[in-house]
Amino acid sequence: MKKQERTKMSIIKKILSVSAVSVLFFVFMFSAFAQGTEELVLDDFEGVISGGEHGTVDFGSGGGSTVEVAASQETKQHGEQSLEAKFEAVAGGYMWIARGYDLTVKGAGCWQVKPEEIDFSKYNAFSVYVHGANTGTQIAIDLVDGGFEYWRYFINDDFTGWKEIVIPFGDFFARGDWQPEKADKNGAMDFPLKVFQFEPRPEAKGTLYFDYVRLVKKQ
Ligand SMILES: [Ca+2]
Ligand SMILES: [Ca+2]
Repeated sequence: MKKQERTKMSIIKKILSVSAVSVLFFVFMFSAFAQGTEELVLDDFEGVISGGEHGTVDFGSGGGSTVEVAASQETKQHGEQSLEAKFEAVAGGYMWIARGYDLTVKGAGCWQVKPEEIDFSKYNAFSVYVHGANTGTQIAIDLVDGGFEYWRYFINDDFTGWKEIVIPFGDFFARGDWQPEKADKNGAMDFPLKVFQFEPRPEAKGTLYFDYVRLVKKQ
């Protein structure tokens, strides 16, 4: 091979190797993007899970329903523990199990990141792992927006074991049955969201577990 040809070959090899790296880079970037890696952990229910005025969960009930919460180390999806809710929902009763900000129980404001520090434009769905027992229980999942307006979505406990529930923000509806007096009932989901809460609906009795609450970008 002449010297000139060798030089040509080495240039071609260089171009090919640089191209290969670029292609790999773009494939990597594209797959990272396509898989929707945008996600943010809001709550993993690690640490102390307690009730009462100085507790870490804002929960309660009325109309004869009852609910108690605890940390479960046996049944968990992520980390060391999950949020366990033992409940009895009777006809006409109600309950709530909430974590977030500006609630009566200030200690429930213990997300891994504060609402005002979240760029909500990066996400379009709420994700939570629920441990079902196939009881048929209807479970309301609520989000509270920046104007204290309550938004709701229903799921059914029609599965056994852990299941990731992903709910696009747009699938929540403004609650018509109840809103707090201070709510700005404008029918628009105003960011930042400040609270998420769960409510097993009547009539039902059992134990549910919740874990690994995230904001995600659903494709
Ligand atoms: Ca956990
Ligand atoms: Ca609103």
